[in-house]
Amino acid sequence: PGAIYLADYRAPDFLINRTELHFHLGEEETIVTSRLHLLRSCEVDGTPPLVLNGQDMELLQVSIDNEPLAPEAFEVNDDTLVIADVPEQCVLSCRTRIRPQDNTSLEGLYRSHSMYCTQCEAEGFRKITYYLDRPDVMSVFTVTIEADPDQFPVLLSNGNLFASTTLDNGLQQVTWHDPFPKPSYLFALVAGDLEHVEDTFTTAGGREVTLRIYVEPKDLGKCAHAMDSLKRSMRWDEEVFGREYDLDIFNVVAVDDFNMGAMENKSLNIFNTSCVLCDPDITTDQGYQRVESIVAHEYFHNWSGNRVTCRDWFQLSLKEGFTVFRDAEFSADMGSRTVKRVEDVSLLRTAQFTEDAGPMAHPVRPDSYIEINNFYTATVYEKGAEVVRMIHTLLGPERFRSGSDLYFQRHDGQAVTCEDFLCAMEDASGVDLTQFRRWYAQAGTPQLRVRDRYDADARTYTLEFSQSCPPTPGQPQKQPVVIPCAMGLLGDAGNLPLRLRGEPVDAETADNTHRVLIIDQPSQEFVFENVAERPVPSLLRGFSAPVRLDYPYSREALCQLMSRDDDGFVRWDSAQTLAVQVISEVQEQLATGQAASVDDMLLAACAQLLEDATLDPAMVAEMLTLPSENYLAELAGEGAADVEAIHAARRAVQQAIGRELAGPLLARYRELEVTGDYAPSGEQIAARSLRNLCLGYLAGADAQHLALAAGQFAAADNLTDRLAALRVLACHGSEADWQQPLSRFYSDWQHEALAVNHWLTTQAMMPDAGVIARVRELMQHPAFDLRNPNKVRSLVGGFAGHNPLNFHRADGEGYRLLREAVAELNGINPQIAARLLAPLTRWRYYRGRADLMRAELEKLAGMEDLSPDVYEVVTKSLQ
Ligand code: B3K
Ligand code: ZN
Repeated sequence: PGAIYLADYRAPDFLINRTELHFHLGEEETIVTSRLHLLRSCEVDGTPPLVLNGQDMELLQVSIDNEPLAPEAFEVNDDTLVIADVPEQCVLSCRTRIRPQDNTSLEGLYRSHSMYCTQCEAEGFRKITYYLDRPDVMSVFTVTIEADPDQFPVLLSNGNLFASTTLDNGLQQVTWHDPFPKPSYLFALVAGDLEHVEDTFTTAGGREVTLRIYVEPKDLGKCAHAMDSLKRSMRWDEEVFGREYDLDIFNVVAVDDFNMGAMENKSLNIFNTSCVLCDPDITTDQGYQRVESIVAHEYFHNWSGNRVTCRDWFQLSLKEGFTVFRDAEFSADMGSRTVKRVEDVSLLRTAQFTEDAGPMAHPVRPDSYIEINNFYTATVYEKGAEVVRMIHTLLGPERFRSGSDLYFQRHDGQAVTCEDFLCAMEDASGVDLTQFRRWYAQAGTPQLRVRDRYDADARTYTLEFSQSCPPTPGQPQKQPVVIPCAMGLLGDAGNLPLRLRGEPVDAETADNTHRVLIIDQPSQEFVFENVAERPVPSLLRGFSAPVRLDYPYSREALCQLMSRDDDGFVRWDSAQTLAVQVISEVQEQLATGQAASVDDMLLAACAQLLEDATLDPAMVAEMLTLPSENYLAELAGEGAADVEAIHAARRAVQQAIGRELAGPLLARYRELEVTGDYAPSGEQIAARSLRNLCLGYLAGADAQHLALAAGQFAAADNLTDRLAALRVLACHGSEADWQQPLSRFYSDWQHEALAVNHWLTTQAMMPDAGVIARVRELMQHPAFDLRNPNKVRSLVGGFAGHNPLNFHRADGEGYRLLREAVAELNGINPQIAARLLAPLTRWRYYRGRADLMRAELEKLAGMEDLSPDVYEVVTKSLQ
């Protein structure tokens, strides 16, 4: 398979003003008939051929203006239909046969249990009918569906229901019409025996919108949280972004077999059941929060994605980065802003920084791809959102809102580029973003090095910044980017007033303890005047830029920031940095044959956090969570990560905390018990998160506390507490501790696929050496199915991504397991196969493992019938 380049982009030769589709859903096959109202673009010279995309289907007939074409008038191959001679304006009609029940790629039209549904982004529509399957071809769709009403009483597509009848042959026929022109990737169809919950929302402009969530009948009782989240999102988008909903109906459908979280199809969002259904017994607290944010994300796409869409797939971050920024702001407003920020930064640092430092590194706006599905990445989504957040920081909230208003107004109904977004932001704000654009074009995580000096006589404090960015594939040299560094200075009595050299004295006004410094040169200096004492710098507040910060903090300084800085993110980050320093010190002690000795300073800081009742327990839980083994491996750098040593050192620190602080941990565990009914409220979630963290420390240090976990498991009335207890038993107990609870969990919840998925993950993450054999056994268990992405992610993804100790076993058995699963999935679901492969691509990091890991990649590279998805990841990783 070859690469596609942004530089080769050409506007389409033809437009499709209107698209009429007719689906006959049969038992054995589906017949799709299209009528495309084509118009040659006025910008083309001559009479170019019409090249339509189409895959995995059988062409039965093609006609132009109702005249069937002779076989010599067109050419069909594996992925196109080419018609040499097409009038300037005409109606092209195709009749095709597809077999959705055999479609295991879950792209295009496919069957999930008893229902039919679609997934078209990015290029799935071409598996439904021949079409100009590219986002810059926008068309008004009218869709007619015909099916057996007993099997498929519910027939849905985008827009408004236009007509519904029973045909003479007994089939039900419905027609949907979507008045908004859209690209094919936003098309959707659903047919099934579904039930729905219904609610309404009245927009600021007075439009009454019917909201429906369609599910299998057994799940009707699990929709309330998603419905609530939807209404909150609709209100929030009006208030914060001035965006109103634009149709009288908004449908959501839950599907069990789905490649990702959800899909923003116009007025017919399709969701993975795991991202919409909620019930205290099948959903964790984190799950409730995830549902809220994904419902919001998909809803927000109605403007950032649908009303204004992408010109081509290189611009994917235009809609994804912006929409992730929007959903993050929404979640921050709904709960704790600091906790949300901490969670997002942790994810960015583990998933995105590793991607940026690996063989698949690419800019937020990539220059080329082989398979676009491989580019729905943490870089495009999460780093893309960070880039939008930096624009927000540089412009300030009012000018950012003006920029967003201008963007939507200027480009409503268009397919545009990241450049158009930046121009709207510049035009509305007057801020020049010329150099800032490098964030879209350069891959790699910039490093921000900071050094300081204090001159007591002159009472000046100087910060020296320098930036650099490591080479990434195809980009050996990098230019300096614009880094907004939010900061303050911490003195003995709190944050110091700030005055930069050159600033007038009366600048010392309202918020004079906080500044955003703009670093846009390779190196730069800032001098603060009238500084009475040597301060501790509080840098990159709120994680104001997606960079690696390098400042030589002493442990004393970190403790001061942790307990006293004004910025919640910096307090958390200082706790992380302190933990990283202590863990690596212990790693050295163990490596040189000494006993682990954990710095008292860390223990004292943890004790202080546990004892301070004025702090938000959710924040305390975040601050007491040790950096993950994967993050520590990432920090070790290429060729230096020793998984066993990292595990042992982290475990020693964890045990020291559990042992030394057993008293306060136990006290907090007891006092944080939630009484009353389960609710996914901020207060309860915070209490459970800290309480369960305490349980983990206690049981990890002393087996006598396993009894607490066993008791909690038996008494829990919600999945969060039940699963936390089960995980503690599975990770810290012996077989006698976990055997019975694990089988109990399965026998109690086997009828709930979403709960069973957590059960699979729990077992995949166990640290004992028997785990690989058990994962293999579970792959044969009736609860497992390679065709269901949720199960694959839970078991195989859980093992390879969250069990570093066993995945990286020295005998290579962990790698072999993953390679075998990927090889099998390659033929079933290439998208999932390629995604699952990510942990193997990090071979450069792991000391003593590179050859084993490469060997598995090479076996995959040698396979016949390698999908483009897996081919791209494998070949780029081996380069
Ligand atoms: N836009 C979809 C993702 C489609 C993934 C295609 N492989 C969901 C989202 O980002 O909202
Ligand atoms: Zn999205």
